[in-house]
Amino acid sequence: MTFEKILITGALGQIGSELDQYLSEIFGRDRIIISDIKEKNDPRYKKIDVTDFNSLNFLVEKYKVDTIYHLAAILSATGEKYPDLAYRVNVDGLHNVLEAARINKVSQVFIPSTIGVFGPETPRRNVPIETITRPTTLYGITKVFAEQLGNYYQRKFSLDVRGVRFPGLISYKSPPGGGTTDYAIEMIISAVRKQNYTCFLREDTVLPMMYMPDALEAILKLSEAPLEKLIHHTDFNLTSFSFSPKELAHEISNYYPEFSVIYKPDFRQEIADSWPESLDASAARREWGFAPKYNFKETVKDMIYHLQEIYGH
Ligand code: NAD
Ligand code: AKB
Repeated sequence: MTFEKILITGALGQIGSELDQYLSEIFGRDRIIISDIKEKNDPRYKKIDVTDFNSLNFLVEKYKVDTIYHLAAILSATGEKYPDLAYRVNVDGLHNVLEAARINKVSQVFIPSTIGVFGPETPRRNVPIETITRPTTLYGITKVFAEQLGNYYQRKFSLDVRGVRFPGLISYKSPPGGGTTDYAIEMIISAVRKQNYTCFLREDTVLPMMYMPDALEAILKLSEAPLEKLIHHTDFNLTSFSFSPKELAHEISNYYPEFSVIYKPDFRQEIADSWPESLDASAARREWGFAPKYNFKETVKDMIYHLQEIYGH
């Protein structure tokens, strides 16, 4: 049985905070336990460090959790600054979640992966699922491990583990958490706030991206897909569109003609250069009907519309 009691780890992050709202509307707030390492005043909130197995296991057992969305992680840029922390959270934390799930007979665990699993030897365009995954970041290395560990638990213990390789996610409700694709959100926010933007990537750096509403729908769609229809489990490529900082700045200038961007690439350029420009998401379409709704222009338009409500016109 799934979705009777749902646990979201990393629930105060960019995806988690929106996934909580999204699932609450569908299944009801009371079915969802939100947890993170930060502070939050909400009766459904449990402060849990995922590297602490005993606390996590106690929580899963006590609340008879049947579905886990494991979103607690350290992202690419923060991971390069604090590789030890990234290892502990992304590897030990994941292992703890899978062990707690196995021991307590959890029905399903969702573990998001990333385009960070790819590296300089991966083809640059239209990357298939099965390809060279030799990342140069610690983030990427932990995520290749995560995909493989998820598949191992699936095979060895029949634990239903599912996951997608998200591209950069664009959203306005919660700030991004230390990734390389964060520039896109920062740039749009700067424009709406009528500030110029200093971009930490080169203007011609093309990366795959997706708007958050499509990411949330994809998570639930994959969760609900019949297991017997899935050939892949933890490594579905997902993407909606690709663009460069220059193309984004140009699109934004349709709304804010005065907006300008200065390019000052920093250490994140090397990370972005190691990732592909576009992905082949056909397996996700075939196996569970992935069908994103927002294209590049619609995403920018919708972001600006909502950010204007937040920051004023
Ligand atoms: P985020 O950084 O916004 O959120 C992660 C959350 O995990 C934070 O709230 C943080 O406090 C929490 N956390 C960190 N260490 C923890 C610990 N030890 N115990 C408990 N909680 C801890 O990240 P996000 O963007 O929401 O990403 C969620 C997942 O999706 C990650 O696995 C990430 O790799 C993946 N992903 C995200 C994107 C994206 O663009 N946002 C793209 C690809 C994959
Ligand atoms: C990051 O840039 O680290 C994330 C990701 C693509 O995994 N947004």
